[in-house]
Amino acid sequence: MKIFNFLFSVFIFSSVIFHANAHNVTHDSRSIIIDGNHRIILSGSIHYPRSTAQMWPDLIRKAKEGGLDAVKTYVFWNAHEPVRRQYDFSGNLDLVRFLKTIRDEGLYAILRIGPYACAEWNYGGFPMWLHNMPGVSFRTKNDVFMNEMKNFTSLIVDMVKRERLFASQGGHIILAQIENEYGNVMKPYGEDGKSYINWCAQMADSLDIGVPWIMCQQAGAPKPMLETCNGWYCDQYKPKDPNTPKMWTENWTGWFKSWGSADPLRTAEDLAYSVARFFQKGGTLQNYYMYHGGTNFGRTSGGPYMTTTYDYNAPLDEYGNLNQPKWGHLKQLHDVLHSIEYTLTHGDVETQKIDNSVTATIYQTNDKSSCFLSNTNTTTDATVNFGGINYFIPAWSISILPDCREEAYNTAKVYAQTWMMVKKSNKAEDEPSCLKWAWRPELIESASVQGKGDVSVNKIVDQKDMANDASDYLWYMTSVELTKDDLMLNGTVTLRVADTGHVLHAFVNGKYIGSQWAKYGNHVAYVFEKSIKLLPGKNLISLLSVTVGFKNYEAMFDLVGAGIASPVELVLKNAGNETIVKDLSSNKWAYKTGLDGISNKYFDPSKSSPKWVSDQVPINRNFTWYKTTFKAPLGNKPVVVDLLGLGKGMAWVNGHSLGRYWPSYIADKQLCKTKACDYRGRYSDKKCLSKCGEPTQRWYHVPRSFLNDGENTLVLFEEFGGNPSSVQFQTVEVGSVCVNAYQGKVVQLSCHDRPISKIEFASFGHPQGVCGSFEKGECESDVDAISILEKECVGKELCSFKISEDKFGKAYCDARRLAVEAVCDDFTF
Ligand SMILES: *[C@@H]1O[C@H](CO)[C@@H](O)[C@H](O)[C@H]1NC(C)=O
Ligand SMILES: *[C@@H]1O[C@H](CO)[C@@H](O)[C@H](O)[C@H]1NC(C)=O
Ligand SMILES: *[C@@H]1O[C@H](CO)[C@@H](O)[C@H](O)[C@H]1NC(C)=O
Ligand SMILES: *[C@@H]1O[C@H](CO)[C@@H](O)[C@H](O)[C@H]1NC(C)=O
Ligand SMILES: *[C@@H]1O[C@H](CO)[C@@H](O)[C@H](O)[C@H]1NC(C)=O
Ligand SMILES: *[C@@H]1O[C@H](CO)[C@@H](O)[C@H](O)[C@H]1NC(C)=O
Ligand SMILES: CC(=O)N[C@H]1CO[C@H](CO)[C@@H](O)[C@@H]1O
Repeated sequence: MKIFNFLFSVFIFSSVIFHANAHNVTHDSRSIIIDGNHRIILSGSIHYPRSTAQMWPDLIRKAKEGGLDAVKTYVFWNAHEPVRRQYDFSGNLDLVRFLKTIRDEGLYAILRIGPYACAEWNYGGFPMWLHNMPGVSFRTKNDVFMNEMKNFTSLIVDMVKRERLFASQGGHIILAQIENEYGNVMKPYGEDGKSYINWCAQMADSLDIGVPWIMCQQAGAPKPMLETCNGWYCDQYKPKDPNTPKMWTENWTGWFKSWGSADPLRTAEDLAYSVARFFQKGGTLQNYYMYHGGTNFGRTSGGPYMTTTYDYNAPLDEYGNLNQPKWGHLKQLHDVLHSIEYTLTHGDVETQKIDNSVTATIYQTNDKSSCFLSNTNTTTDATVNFGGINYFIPAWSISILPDCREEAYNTAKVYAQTWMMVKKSNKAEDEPSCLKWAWRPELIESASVQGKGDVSVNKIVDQKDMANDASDYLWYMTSVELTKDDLMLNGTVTLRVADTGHVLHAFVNGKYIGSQWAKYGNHVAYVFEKSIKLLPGKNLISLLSVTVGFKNYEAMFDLVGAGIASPVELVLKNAGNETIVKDLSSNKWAYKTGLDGISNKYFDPSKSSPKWVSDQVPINRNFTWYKTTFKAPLGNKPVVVDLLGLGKGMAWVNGHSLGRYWPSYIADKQLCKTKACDYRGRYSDKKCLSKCGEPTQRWYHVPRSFLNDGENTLVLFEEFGGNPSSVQFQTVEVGSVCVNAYQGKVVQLSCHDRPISKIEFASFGHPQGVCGSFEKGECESDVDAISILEKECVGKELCSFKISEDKFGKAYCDARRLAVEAVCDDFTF
């Protein structure tokens, strides 16, 4: 009896604690409901391995300050379980620390376990060992796959539960996701695909996390999963189940880059338009993909051919700086949307056509109404009368009137300032202006001259199967024996190699004969052909295949080939006649994974290695290691290393990989067709591109936490041949700030933490151009706006003022704007 009482009281006690802290997350057709309150949820994706644990608090604070309610992340299976049942949750893979940082900054979290991530991440997040398990078939009704998926998903759920991070446990995780965009690719998987997605739903549900699960791009998701939309716009989206709220899990804030592609820009005006339009049309949960994109450190970038930068043109740039005006323009939108949360989630909705292009949407509760006025015309501005008041609604814009009278926000009227970021050399005091280099060759002879491998097989094996993703590099080696009177000693012999599209370097008898790779980010298989000279006796053919990130998207992407494909042939060409003399595909092939210097960690400064040479540092020599030491740039601004002059390879600072570099890969000139970027009209990844004809990626992020106060070491492995003499460390900071805004509002100019030193341009009326190249227009006020603003702003870290005729004089035209460019002071810290 006593024992019973004791147990009973423990039970009561613990269940009381549980309920006191637990949050009740449910939904109805309108929105997610947290503790009985219908919520508008503004969320942003930040992927923890794409920054460092030291950067997380600042990124999340800026997300909160930017008006977000939640941060969302994928979980990256191949990073956490690189070898089956061996886990890594250290450093920037510390998922629990990341989630707790979100909680401690006061935001909700949305956990996309997947575990398929896509995300331009290597192999979409799948571990290569999974591909190499006998009998496995990915993302379909397959026991091997489902067991492993369940094992990893349960591991993550258990880990999060142990820390009591689900809202149902008093934590801050309000939603979780299983699978990812499967609806886009489901068809080719047939009936098994349907069984699989049903199994995913049951499996997830059985984990009993106490908060709803979502499935994105999964129309009619199996219950109780909630379906959501991904895209550049989701205003037309309607969930199949009328009891599911309209939720948008990926609103692409920009786009990713692959080697050979140009810099994306999704304008602040268009991004704000897509969000406002989604809420106008009944949306209640929206997530920016990405809010901070970050960096693909190490070999984590997907592919093939995704760049190391994953900046994404997101509201926070790769280094964690505000991407202005995008960040500020969205913050103002978030504040307005939050202010009308109640009417948006409870009001009756009515739509009125005002004129040919403007539509009003009115959300009406008993005591309050809020309105949206949208102009979806892509070319024509409108001035409309609504409720007795005139409103100017530029083309492709939406005004939000929280009380249906006062315009609190218009998506095309940007009041947030623009920041022009610059890169500066802020050298430590006694740092020489040029880095001093030492070098050593990569020892490729053992493979290219001796043909020594680790494994031999009588066929050509896919690189995924052979190298198990342990390295980018895999040697394929075979030999051909010729007698003195062999036909091939006479004519011109050509070596012909079928390749799946990444990089190939070919050697015959230890002599380099040529290289090839697919151009401009296309995953295009190619055939390498080169005439070679064979000798009597044994001839060694060594092919070094180099992958640049494994495929991460499309149906059955996991099966897309990598490395050398069949056939590999020797072809005799004689007077226009071609004979395949030898198909080497079923020869005995020796395989060797990785390179000597990588296996022996030449990049790790803690390993003493006597063989570095400091004289006669070669340039344009391929398969070459370079090493230098440097002091960290002064101050606390983000650091980058400029690798212009180098070819392709990988860079390390103090043993931390910065990722693959390839500054010799020039962005295709054809991609930037139009010069001016018009925010109006639907965005796509082909629009508003810039930096064509320039290196795809010249600067590489060196997080401050990789650096010491004393001496730091940079090591480069140069695969193609390059010149390190102009390599430089720089900081990224605000160079100048601009405002280009309509009359009537208070605006701010601020160089962050430095004073404004000069007003470069200021004009009120119809100024033309963009920040950095403003020009006076045709109806400018003759008041000297520059001197007014010099008095008001120069020497200050921040100045704010109202754009009005009282201040800037009369300009005899409609829709007057003030454009200002202010220069930030040049001191360094
Ligand atoms: C959770 O909220 C829903 C509706 O918002 C309500 O029906 C349900 O009773 C609540 N559950 C608990 C445990 O409070
Ligand atoms: C995962 O599988 C291993 C066996 O390989 C097992 O010991 C472990 O308990 C499983 N983990 C989970 C969370 O199911
Ligand atoms: C935009 O408005 C103009 C003028 O009213 C009209 O001619 C044009 O068809 C409209 N375009 C669209 C895309 O609605
Ligand atoms: C090679 O070519 C030479 C001259 O064209 C000829 O005399 C010789 O017989 C050829 N040898 C073989 C092996 O075909
Ligand atoms: C090319 O091959 C054809 C067919 O085998 C043969 O008739 C012809 O003589 C050859 N030409 C030469 C130049 O060897
Ligand atoms: C590699 O170096 C060799 C010898 O210096 C040179 O002939 C070849 O063009 C280089 N290959 C590449 C891919 O740069
Ligand atoms: C919903 C949506 O817009 N899906 C798109 C996702 O992105 C791919 C690639 O750009 C498109 O093909 C889909 O239509």
